[in-house]
Amino acid sequence: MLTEFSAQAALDKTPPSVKILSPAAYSTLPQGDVLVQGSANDNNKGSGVKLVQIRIDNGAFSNTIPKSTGDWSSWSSLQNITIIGSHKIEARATDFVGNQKSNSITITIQQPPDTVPPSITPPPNVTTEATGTLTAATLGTPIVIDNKDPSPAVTNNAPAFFQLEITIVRWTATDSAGNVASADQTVTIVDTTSPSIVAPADIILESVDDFTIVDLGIPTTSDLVDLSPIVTNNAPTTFPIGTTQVIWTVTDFSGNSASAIQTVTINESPTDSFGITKIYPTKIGGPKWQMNSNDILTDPQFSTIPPPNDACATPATCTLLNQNTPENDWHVARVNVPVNEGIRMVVQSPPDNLWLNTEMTGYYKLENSIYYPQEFIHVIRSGTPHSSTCQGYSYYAGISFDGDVAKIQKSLYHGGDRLGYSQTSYTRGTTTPLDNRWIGMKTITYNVNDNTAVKIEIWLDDLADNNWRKVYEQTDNGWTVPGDPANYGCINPLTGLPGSSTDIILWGGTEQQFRADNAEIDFNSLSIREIVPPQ
Ligand SMILES: [Ca+2]
Ligand SMILES: [Ca+2]
Ligand SMILES: [Ca+2]
Repeated sequence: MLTEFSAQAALDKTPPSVKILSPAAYSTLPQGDVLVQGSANDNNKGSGVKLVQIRIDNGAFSNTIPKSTGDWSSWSSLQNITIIGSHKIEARATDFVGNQKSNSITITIQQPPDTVPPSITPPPNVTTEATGTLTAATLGTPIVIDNKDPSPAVTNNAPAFFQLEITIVRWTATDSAGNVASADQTVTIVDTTSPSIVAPADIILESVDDFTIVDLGIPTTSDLVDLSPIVTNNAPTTFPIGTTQVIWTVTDFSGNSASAIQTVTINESPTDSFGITKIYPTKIGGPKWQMNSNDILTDPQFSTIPPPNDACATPATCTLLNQNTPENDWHVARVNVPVNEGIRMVVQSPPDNLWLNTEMTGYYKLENSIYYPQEFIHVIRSGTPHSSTCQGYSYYAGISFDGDVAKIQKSLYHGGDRLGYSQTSYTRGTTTPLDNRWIGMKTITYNVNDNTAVKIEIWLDDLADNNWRKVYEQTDNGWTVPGDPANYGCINPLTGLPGSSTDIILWGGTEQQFRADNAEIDFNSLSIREIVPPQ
């Protein structure tokens, strides 16, 4: 048998064939175990395959495992290939007489697939001041580390510009194996910048009233972000005479604000609302009255003694008072009454705001006086003398109907017996007779010498053309009256002490009177207002 075999073997000069079936030639395989499979067989009537070996990269051969003992129609070998790169796998079959044949393939070993995503640390959160409705922000760069990819691709979803809000920017890192990681960065756009404001131009107006409605205009405002910031001001609805600072404030929707000041200056008109020149400026907040030229009869501050009646047939017992039409002035008459009685047109002070330093103005036309000459008289700082003897304090300032005399007198109480009245101070040659012509008369009364004396000025608008001249003035430094007000229990309202015969009426009164005794006159444009006395 052996001989037969040997003879047969001796005849076998053909090497076996061997193939590597797996892995396929030129395939790429992951790092690690590689199962190499193949087949081998010997030639017809050959000695048979004895073994199949393989080696890697010309290293040492190692045996493969046949399909079963002696059956090399398929074989296998598990090889561990860790080195990355191209490798040669060579299979060699040997028959029983020692003929050999090799076959080889080339494969490539690569690293195992990367399934580990990168790690990503976003840049620090960003807070940026708005520069407009859209704001650019510097985001910074995330820290990205990957197990394999030295420079994974990094993207983010940030807009080119940010709105005034909090925006989440998502950063994404993708490694070369397509593994993705993401992290969020907060971008906050804030508006801490105040709007700008330019106040409207300062305003200077002239006013005849205590309070003036002013059109302030509109400030110029802007804000980087808020296209319509809110504008407010602290202006009063009406402006007093003097200087008022209006603070304009603009506030954006982030609550930032800015202010600017507009100065509103209301200068007192040099004329009153009748167009009559003021000699002295009005005291702001002081009492003020001017007749209602349309209907003086319903004026709550105005009254007459005795009460007015527009159809008074016998003006001895009533005061005839009616409007002249179409002249638009007023007619008042009280005649055929005892001496020192006549027209008494009383103007009450406002409550708790007594007549004190006043400029008292009236325009008059003398139509008739049977007790010629009498006077146009202004009664100043009076109380209500017919209700109380002690209310009879007042200054009287008058211009006689014949135009000659301008005079001033003081009363300290109303004794009814000519007691209580000082001597009359007067000047003569004041003007021409007043009959049937319009004149204007002012009496200006004010404390002087640090509130220790009272000055009384009489002014005349001779031709009723609003040209005024001072015709007389006196200062009461303590004029004496006959009798003693203390005898009537009179108390000086200012000091609270018993009245004296030399009291100076330094205090204000509840009423002032436009007066003409035993006369029939036309009048117009009556007014009383507290003044700022000259220093
Ligand atoms: Ca053979
Ligand atoms: Ca990775
Ligand atoms: Ca702003």
